Amino acid sequence: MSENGMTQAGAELAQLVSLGADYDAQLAARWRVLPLFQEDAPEARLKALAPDVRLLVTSARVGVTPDTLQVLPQLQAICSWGVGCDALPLQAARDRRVAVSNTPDVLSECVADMAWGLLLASARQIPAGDRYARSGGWVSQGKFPLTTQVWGKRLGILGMGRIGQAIARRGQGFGMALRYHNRRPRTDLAVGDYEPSLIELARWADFLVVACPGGEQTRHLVDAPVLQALGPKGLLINIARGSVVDESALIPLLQTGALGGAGLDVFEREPGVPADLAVIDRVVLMPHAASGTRETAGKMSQLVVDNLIAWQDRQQLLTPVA
Ligand code: 8YV
Repeated sequence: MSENGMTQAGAELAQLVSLGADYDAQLAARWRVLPLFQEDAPEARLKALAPDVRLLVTSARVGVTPDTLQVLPQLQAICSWGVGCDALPLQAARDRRVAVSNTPDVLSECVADMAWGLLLASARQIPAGDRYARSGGWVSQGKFPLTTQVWGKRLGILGMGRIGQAIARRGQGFGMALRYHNRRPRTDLAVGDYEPSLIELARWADFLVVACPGGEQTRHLVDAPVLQALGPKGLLINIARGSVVDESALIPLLQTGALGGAGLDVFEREPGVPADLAVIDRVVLMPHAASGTRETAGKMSQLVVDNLIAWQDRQQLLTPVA
């Protein structure tokens, strides 16, 4: 039972996730809220209380199952915290005329910062150097081994959406040559050359950054041939979705040195990192936290609230998923 006593029938807005206390309070001030994230069996609870629920709040990670959609006859809008839509039932929502929003733009710069953090950290071996300095290796074994230059190298980006563009902008500051692969050339942007073949992009690039959407269409797009083309001196950075990279190909190539290294924020089975990956020194790992700054998380939460208000006031979402 939730504290505000709103688990009774009649709730208009169900929350599968909390947006943070300040933002949850904004919701509670406007709607009769069902805070399902406080429940032990949220799906069952939702089913029992579904008749009046018009609005559903979720996140890119938690998503919404098609089954959940089926038990909400009055559902009008799903507002999701996060930009990724791979866990949202977009087709079922379209069929049911349920509107869906995500939180694009507000997170792009922080996600791009993390891509660059991982790129610099893995090229210059910052975590390994940190371990070396802390553990006394510097004193007992001497100078740290040489690492890979970043400035002036070749940056390949897979996915030239808003996040890809933010990553590309940072590349200019590092004097890098830029090429990208995308579903279609971005003739509307001045962002380096379009490369129609992902393998050719990987062959050309020193650093390949994955910044495309997840989901079935991009599943294992970065496979063994692409990783082999990136090669022993190449580094793979992934801040998109674990599903885009075939981890069963990635791990042996890293183990044998056929791929130079990787900086990974996302994994095929989250939460958690494959044990074989966690023991490789030339890999820098983050627990899916690219957008995870206080500033950006707050902006994402406020955008979810603002989408709900826009829907309530004029049946229009501010950032609808296309
Ligand atoms: C989120 C993300 O932190 O926006 C996305 O799609 O992957 C991250 O920014 C997280 O997945 C939201 O649940």
